[in-house]
Amino acid sequence: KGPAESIRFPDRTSHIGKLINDYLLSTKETENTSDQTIHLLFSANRWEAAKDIETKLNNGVTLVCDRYAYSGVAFSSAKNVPGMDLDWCRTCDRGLPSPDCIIYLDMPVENAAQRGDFGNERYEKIDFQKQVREKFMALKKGDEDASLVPWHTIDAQQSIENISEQINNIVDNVMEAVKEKPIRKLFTD
Ligand code: FDM
Ligand code: MG
Repeated sequence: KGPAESIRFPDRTSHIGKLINDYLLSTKETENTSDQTIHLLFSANRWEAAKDIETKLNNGVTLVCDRYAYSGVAFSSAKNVPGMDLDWCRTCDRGLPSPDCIIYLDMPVENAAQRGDFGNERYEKIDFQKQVREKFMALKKGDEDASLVPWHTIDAQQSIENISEQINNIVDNVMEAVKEKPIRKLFTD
């Protein structure tokens, strides 16, 4: 099937990524960072990787990415800041290499909150996470209505084995469907 690599956003190792990490940890230096500013930094963190992503895809590498632009749109729009509507949030990511599919690992927010060290970072609050989930559902519906990027929702409360089997099936189909296709650009039709 060829080589595959996993990547993730935010990539906290870059210079911009360190600023994002500080923001998520609510450091003193970031207490005045506006919602617009951090939104654009998350996007810039993807743009600084865009060339690399395209090169890898063009060399036949399959990329599995833990969060991407849709997280940017869902989290920032969930803040309900006047002017930061879905369209505003999408604009700065327009033209990035598009994912070939989105796999949304879904579970009730209350259960997610029991996992790991939930609560340490800025967005790890139950009410906010519920709003974010609503935004993801709306984005998914919008993509389905417009036949854009195909989404798959997986019940993330199942065993790791079940989840990975389902993801494998989805990915096999998507890889077959896109293998000769050019890389699409995100949020352009
Ligand atoms: N997040 C992630 C955003 O708000 N915008 C983005 O563009 C991205 C990629 O950052 F709460 C949020 C989602 C999450 C936080 O992400 C850190 P990880 O996956 O937990 O590191
Ligand atoms: Mg996290």
